[in-house]
Amino acid sequence: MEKNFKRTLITTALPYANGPVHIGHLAGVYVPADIYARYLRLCGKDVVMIGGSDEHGVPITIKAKNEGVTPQDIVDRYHNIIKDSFKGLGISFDIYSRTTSAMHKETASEFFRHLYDKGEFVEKTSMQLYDEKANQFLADRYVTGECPHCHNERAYGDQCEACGTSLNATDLINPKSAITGNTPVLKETKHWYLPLDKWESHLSKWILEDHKEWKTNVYGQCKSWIDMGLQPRAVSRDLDWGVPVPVEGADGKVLYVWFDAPIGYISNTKELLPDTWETYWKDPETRIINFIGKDNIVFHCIVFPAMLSAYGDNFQLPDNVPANEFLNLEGDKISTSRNWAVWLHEYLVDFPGKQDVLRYVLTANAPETKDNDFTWRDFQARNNNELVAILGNFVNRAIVLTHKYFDGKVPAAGELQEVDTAAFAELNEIKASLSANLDTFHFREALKDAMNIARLGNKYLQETEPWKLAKTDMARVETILNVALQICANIAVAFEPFLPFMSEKLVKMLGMGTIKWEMLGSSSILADGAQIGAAELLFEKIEDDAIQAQIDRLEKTKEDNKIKSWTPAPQQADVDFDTFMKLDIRVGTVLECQKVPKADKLLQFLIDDGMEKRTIVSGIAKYYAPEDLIGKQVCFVSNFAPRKLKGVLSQGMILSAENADGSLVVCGPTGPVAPGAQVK
Ligand code: B3M
Ligand code: ZN
Repeated sequence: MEKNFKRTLITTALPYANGPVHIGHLAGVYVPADIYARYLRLCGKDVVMIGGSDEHGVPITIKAKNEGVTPQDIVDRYHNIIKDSFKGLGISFDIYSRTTSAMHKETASEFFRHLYDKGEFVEKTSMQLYDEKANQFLADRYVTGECPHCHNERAYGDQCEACGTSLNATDLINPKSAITGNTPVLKETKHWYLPLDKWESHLSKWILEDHKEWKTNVYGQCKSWIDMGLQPRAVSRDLDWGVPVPVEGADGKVLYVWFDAPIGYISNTKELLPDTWETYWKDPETRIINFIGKDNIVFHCIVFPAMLSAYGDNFQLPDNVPANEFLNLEGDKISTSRNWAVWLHEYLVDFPGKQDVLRYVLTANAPETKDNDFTWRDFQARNNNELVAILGNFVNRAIVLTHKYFDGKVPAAGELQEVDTAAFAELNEIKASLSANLDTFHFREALKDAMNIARLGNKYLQETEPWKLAKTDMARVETILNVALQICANIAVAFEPFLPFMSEKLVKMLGMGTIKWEMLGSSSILADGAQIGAAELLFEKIEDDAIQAQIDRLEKTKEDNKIKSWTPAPQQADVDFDTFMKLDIRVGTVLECQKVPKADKLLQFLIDDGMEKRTIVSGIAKYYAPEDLIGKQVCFVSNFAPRKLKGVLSQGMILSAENADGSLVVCGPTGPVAPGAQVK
């Protein structure tokens, strides 16, 4: 259903202020939303882009407790980091606010009260886990215990991270309070529920019939929720961090974070536009687009629309929810707790002035239809082979040649030949595809279209070879460079949504002034004779060492995680003394030790075993210099069947203990012992 829209309200998922944002957030939500907002603004459309931090919820309280600070301290810290880093990347929010603002507390509170007064909630009591020592109900995350499915003993009350099952805290075997370690008891508590079942047919028609054009991943998830049948959802919690439930007898209860967070979109619009915010939410001629990640689909397509419908008062539902899938990092799921991420605020420090490179790579690899992977090698390759070699190279050639032949003045177009008009025809085809892709949220394809303008430019210069004509046909060179410069100007327009820093630089270099989307495709953006600036490089090569430093950092994270999550191996089945004695373990003295040629893991020992000298090969070369072991006493299994390792016959096995990081430490007696002594 095409409607005529007067304005567009773009919302972006509010990131939790319990950590900085990483490339997964950016690729999933903020970069695509920013591309879309910038595109609409260039088209001269009325658009506002709303952002903000989500500052409530249990994880924030847990983090605060662990650090011995208040939840407010935590959200103040991360809100500022997040806000600054978004700004650094050029994410063009019209407002970036937060859910601890006075405006939000008031708005969310009023919203709840309005539904309450209209009788839109169902009150229910249920039994929940309660910590008698801490005198409080335990949010699911505050309970740990054994998973009833896989028997992992460290499952959380909302999810078992070992097998991925979502749980209720009351499902856990042997539950413990994460606050006191106490065994919690069940206690009755009252909460307010939004009866989603009441809105089921309304939502079903709205999504499944009226929005068949939504992305298949979004539509499919909604359909499966609706097909399963919608259930009432609790919208309050027993917690001391959040917006208090604004009714009598609700002491110690706050709005559930997923109830208040989406209202944050409204509060932030109100804060931005105190007088006109209602037209952005209630006028049917406003189009609302929610940019989110796939884990937020149900809240944006089912719960929040049910809340808005229950509120009434003409609140509009979103026109589209172009949710993305997930971005992985070097083949592994991005994880804040495992520090497996590229953090935006760190990127901005490590790669100053390279905001557009990240924006480019995240868009080129956007997880639009399936999960995708970010790798540092791909980041480097895309910068060097695409941004530098295709885009930067074309613009640079056009501007350098203009300075060389025409003192930096745009030469007159003169009479166009077929190759010139063909270039503009192709440019206009690209424009049509680019606009269509942007209109339908296909940002990866749109970026390819934009790159095709640079490819077109390179091909054009390659075909026309103005440098060869400079001696013979200066009139033709004028035309060619005019065309090439017009293509550069088109690039400045086409890339503004994607690479705004580069675009701004190019606009200045070409002296273009204000740019508009309608300029795209034009063969006369730059006036004849206009002076252009000196050629500045738009992109520079990223060298191996910068990339290696990032890869090393991730390797170190992996090692750190291994150590953090290390637990001793489970004990083997019991053995009796006779079985033990079958292993003939002895002490020997190292007489000689050297590396085994062509085997980087192996050391070759000559051991005095009390009777003779024997050779043993051991895989510990990574952890010892051979000379450090000469003269030391080591324990070895003397009756380990001889075997050949890299051509050397090894007569026994030296015992080592394995550390959490996999490194090995050789075992020996703590005092001098006669070589050949048995270990029992
Ligand atoms: N803070 C969840 C998330 O970051 C959440 C989004 C709220 S949008 C209203 O995944
Ligand atoms: Zn499990």
